[in-house]
Amino acid sequence: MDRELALEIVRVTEAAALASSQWMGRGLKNEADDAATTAMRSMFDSVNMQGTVVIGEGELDEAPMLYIGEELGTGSGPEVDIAVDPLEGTNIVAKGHHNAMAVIAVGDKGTLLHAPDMYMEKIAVGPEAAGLVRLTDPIEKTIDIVAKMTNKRVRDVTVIIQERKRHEELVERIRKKGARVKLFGDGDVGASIATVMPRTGIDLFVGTGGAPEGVISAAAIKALGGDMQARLVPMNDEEADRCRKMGITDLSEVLQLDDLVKGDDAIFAATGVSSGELLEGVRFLGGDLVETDSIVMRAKTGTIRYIKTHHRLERKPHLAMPEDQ
Ligand code: VTB
Repeated sequence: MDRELALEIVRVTEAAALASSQWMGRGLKNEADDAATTAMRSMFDSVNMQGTVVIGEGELDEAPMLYIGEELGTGSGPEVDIAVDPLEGTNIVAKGHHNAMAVIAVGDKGTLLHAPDMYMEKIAVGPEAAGLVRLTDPIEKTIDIVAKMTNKRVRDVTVIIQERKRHEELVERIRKKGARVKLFGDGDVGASIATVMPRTGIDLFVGTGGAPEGVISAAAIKALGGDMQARLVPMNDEEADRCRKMGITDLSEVLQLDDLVKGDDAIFAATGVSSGELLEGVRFLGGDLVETDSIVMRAKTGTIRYIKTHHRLERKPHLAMPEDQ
């Protein structure tokens, strides 16, 4: 993969964040998502690559753009798999909550798992505990391992988990074990990556969320030397069939980080829409000046870039909200 691609991809997440942030707090999640998707799609046209969407907005018959199988880019340059979540946290933006981002993962052709849109059970840790935790271990054992490897007391270990009914028992057990629990409402890409980012104080991510989000997070976790395991959770026969079609015949199979993102290269890019564990959200600074914060990382080199950008919306009218809204 060309390294220039990393910086090109950030322009794409910036465009999606700028467009969707203008829908913040308006109670209209579909409009926020459409704005992000449209902006992301059109920016991809200028990127030098032969990309194929492997995780997108849906199948061809479900999504008008960024559908699975869609080809992106100028048609010259590296052949790559693209996984997109133009707006990770549509509800977040609609309600004006924390933690929404525009995210993309890119891998060499054939390296990103083609995860269907269903639930996935996940565990993620930072580099200290990489290779030592197991999705199938009891949470109490995992917390002990993480405490030992991070040189923390159990009471100082912080576990981040999505606030959902399905996690109530798990949360209870983590509290009983004595670790700290950080609940979040939506957006498990940011939450899981927080385990591998320096200085977040978050040690362990567990819980069941979206499978597409799992693969996208895995690109960042690989880039930063953390570890992740996952297992698809089909809720009915139709979902189980979709897993089999993807080649996963043993539905209880625990997917390793290398199954989610194969090989040693991948790019992850994100731009904050509203502030969260990873990034600050889009700031409207007066006039047409808008500031964004993005992060881009590459697995091959482990380089992380934090990019702060000033945009002039008047010169990017295609990213502005229609005046009559
Ligand atoms: C998950 C999670 C996402 O939505 O898909 C979640 O991975 C949906 O969970 O990050 P529920 O079905 O319980 O609402 C997000 O939080 C945001 O897209």
